[in-house]
Amino acid sequence: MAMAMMIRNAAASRRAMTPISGDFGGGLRSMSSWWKSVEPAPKDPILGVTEAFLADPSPDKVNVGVGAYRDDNGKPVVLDCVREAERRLAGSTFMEYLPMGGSAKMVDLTLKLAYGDDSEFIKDKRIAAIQTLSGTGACRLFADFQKRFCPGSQIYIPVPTWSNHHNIWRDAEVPQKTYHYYHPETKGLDFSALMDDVKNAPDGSFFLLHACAHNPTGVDPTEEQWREISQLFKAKSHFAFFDMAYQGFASGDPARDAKSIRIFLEDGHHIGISQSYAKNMGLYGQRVGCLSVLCEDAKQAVSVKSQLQQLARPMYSNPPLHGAQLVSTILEDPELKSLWLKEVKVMADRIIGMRTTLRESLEKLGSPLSWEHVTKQIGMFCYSGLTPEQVDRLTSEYHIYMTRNGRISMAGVTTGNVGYLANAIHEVTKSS
Ligand code: PLA
Repeated sequence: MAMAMMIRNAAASRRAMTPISGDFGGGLRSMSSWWKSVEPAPKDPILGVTEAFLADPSPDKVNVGVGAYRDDNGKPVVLDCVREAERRLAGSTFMEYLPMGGSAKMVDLTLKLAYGDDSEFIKDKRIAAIQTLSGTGACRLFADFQKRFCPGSQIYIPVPTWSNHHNIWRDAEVPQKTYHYYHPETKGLDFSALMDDVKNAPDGSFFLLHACAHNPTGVDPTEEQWREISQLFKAKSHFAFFDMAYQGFASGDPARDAKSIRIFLEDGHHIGISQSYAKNMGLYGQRVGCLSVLCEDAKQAVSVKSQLQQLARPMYSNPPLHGAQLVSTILEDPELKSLWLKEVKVMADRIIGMRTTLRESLEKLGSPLSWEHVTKQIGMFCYSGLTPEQVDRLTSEYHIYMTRNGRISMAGVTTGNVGYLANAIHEVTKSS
């Protein structure tokens, strides 16, 4: 042991004095060129917009890029239920590691939101679930799980989708296929093309579904359409993985927004779900979420959970504590939970109100285009139909920041900026 250390130390001091070369198969390189071949990564299409917004000194600037809720003064919101939970937790000296699967209490309370308070699957312990690093972490862990246990499988992803879905399944090395979702002409759901793609996919395929408030389009299937999708999935033995990042943001009621999931459960599917508290509890930076997989029986659930933990262990070992404590404090207290439900509704309603104002403002300006979709779409986003060039003009001429696919985060629209935004949109679209 001591000898090995001496040899290592000697080697280290030699390295410090003489420029070391490494052989990478293509000849010798000096130490200074270890990362020579590393090119700058392309900017993230969503978080890159926030970076550009922050760098803009203009007092007029508006950020409708990232889906982060703002109050009507454009300020980030800490929900009252969260403030109260913080107050109750203040002084807590519990700083221990959570288990690999995170807080069991938080996970149990979270499953009820998705599967229902009285879910038989929860009672029968058929759900393998662990706390994750918010919704992104849940998706990534599932993708890694899919790769490990169904190595030859692919994932079908809607067109369009949250841009990070592509990165997640790419980095998990799961090949991606796409399915039709949005119809640009009608600015609605391309239901028949979606059903064709579901039908034509090989039996037993994995599909990624947005449970509600589809990002970026704000277009969801109707309840009846969900039933048809579920039936077809059944006939094809497909696996449905639901990403539910906006539970409560579609209708203002988390239970109603879980309808798609409940339909699949009624039909006997064994599904997977990613849940996130970033948006509906405003816990963006706390990174608290949950991945669950409904299994055949309790025994299988134990195995699947142990494997999910095994995936988490070398990645981040165990998830962060504080956000999980906040969620548990809120959801286990009936009073705090009902305060939360009220606050979710307030956020959803403010967004719905801004949709109406934005549409009316554009119509009052005499826009020759139809803006009906602004009020028809639901959730945090409006898929405006603006072209990348029009978005570029909004940014360069009006300091309005949004993703180049024309997605407007309605959560960033306020009474104070909606007129400015409508006017700018009118200016860049009136001649089209
Ligand atoms: N799934 C979907 C569909 C999302 O839109 C987002 C976040 C997530 C998962 C992940 O959220 P979480 O990890 O924070 O829980 N989408 C945001 C932010 C709000 C982002 O891109 O990360 C968006 O602006 O699209």
